[in-house]
Amino acid sequence: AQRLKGKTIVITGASSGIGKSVALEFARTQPEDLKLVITARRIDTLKEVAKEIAGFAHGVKVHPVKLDVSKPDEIRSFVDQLPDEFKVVDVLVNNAGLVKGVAQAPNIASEDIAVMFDTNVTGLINMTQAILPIFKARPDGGRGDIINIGSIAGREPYQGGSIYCATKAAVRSFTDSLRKELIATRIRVIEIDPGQVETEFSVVRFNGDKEKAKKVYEGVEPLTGDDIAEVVVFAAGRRENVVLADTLVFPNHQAAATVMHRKT
Ligand code: NDP
Ligand code: 8X3
Repeated sequence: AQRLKGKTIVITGASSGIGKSVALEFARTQPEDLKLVITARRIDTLKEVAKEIAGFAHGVKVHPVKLDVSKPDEIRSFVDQLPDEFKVVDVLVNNAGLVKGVAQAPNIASEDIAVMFDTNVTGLINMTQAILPIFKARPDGGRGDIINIGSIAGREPYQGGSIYCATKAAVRSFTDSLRKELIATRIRVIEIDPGQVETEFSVVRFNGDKEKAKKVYEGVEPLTGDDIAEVVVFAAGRRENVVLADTLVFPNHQAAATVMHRKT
């Protein structure tokens, strides 16, 4: 826990699901001296998360910021406008991401294709490029952690997920290149790939249809956001020479993207 003392952590997509859990878990693990920058589009929800953290971790400073990672201008002004005490970022958790629908080619809506790539891929790349100069300004060519949330979907494409799977494969490819490009630095490039986690993910996939979303998890016990958050915080808390480069996390009933044991 001491290894996280005084660190500044930036989390994208912290208003819900895994990202919110990551914010709470960092605060639980290092309640005395930690700085959290929590970002997402829903600023009111972020403020609730900040309030929740203030309720149990009095030594944690939380800075909620409205940030749509699919908008390059917003990313630029986000970094420029970080208050002095949050400016020296130590850890970037690239978590913001989404899936839209289950359509198959040639019937995939072009706006769904665009929003998935702009958020999951271009957003993650732009965030990384915006924060890296802060890491690189440190001694020995640079220090800091980039933790990218990929997915089993990036390793194993499935029907009805071609675009989402392609975005997560792109995340994987970008992450692996980046780790190689930064080899002469002390910057750690970490990818964590969850299997099935019950969050707002499926609600977003089905455009707010909660009944449809619930069906995805019928008869199975998915992971929770907290399960993945524990892995993220564990990775950030290792000794600086230890890089959890690539981690796949399943719930017990899952063995592949589409291999699940369902109790009926
Ligand atoms: P949720 O829908 O619960 O959370 C997604 C988060 O991303 C929200 O906080 C949302 O906030 C944010 N977000 C979406 N679009 C944008 C945007 N343009 N700019 C900024 N923030 C955005 O889903 P999860 O917690 O499940 O998803 C988190 C990550 O985990 C995603 O990258 C997802 O692909 C990945 N993942 C999820 C799995 C699952 O089974 N749930 C499995 C494997 C990976 P807001 O709407 O306020 O902007
Ligand atoms: C989310 C997992 O396989 O349901 O990344 O798309 S999956």
